[in-house]
Amino acid sequence: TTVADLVDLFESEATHDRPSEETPDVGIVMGSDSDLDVMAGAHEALTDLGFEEVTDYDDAPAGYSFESWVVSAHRTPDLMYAYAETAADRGVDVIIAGAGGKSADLPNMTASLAYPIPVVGVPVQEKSVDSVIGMPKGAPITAVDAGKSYNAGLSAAQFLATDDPELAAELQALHDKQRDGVADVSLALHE
Ligand code: RP5
Repeated sequence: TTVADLVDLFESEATHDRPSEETPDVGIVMGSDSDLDVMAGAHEALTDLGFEEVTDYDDAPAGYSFESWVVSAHRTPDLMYAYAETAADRGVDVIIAGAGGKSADLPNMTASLAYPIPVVGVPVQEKSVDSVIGMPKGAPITAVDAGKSYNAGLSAAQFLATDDPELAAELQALHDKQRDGVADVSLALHE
């Protein structure tokens, strides 16, 4: 596969008129496959909320779903443009973008290119924080702390839940489970 093949895939997918339940609701992009371990938290959060991964646009799951791609701002800028600029037409409602290093430009560039789709940025390392969040006035990004991609998954779902009470209830249930987990741990100290 070449980058041009992937650009074609995103561009041709943007021309399909698929019903919204058959398109990925959340798009996850990361700058390198070396970011996969850190970005796994975003997959985990979305999976905890019942989202399924889209691996084939022609065979998307019926409920909430996400897709995941490696897109490098510096090694494949054309792919970054194609991904972000077609996101809305491909039915993506929120993007989670993670990158590491000091020039972690994928999240901030994706936020500019995909605007007004909200982008949740994940600095893969501490040194990436300023690059991810340092956006000028008029070019917003939402971001989580370094490495906290699980929170990025939750934030993405929060955007979707603003007009979906069922998803809001899933988020609340997960929150309650986490709260009860603290009580369990606390009690266990006394056993
Ligand atoms: C960034 O550079 C990527 O997001 C990654 O975190 C970092 C290093 O990438 P590799 O050299 O491991 O591919 O753009």
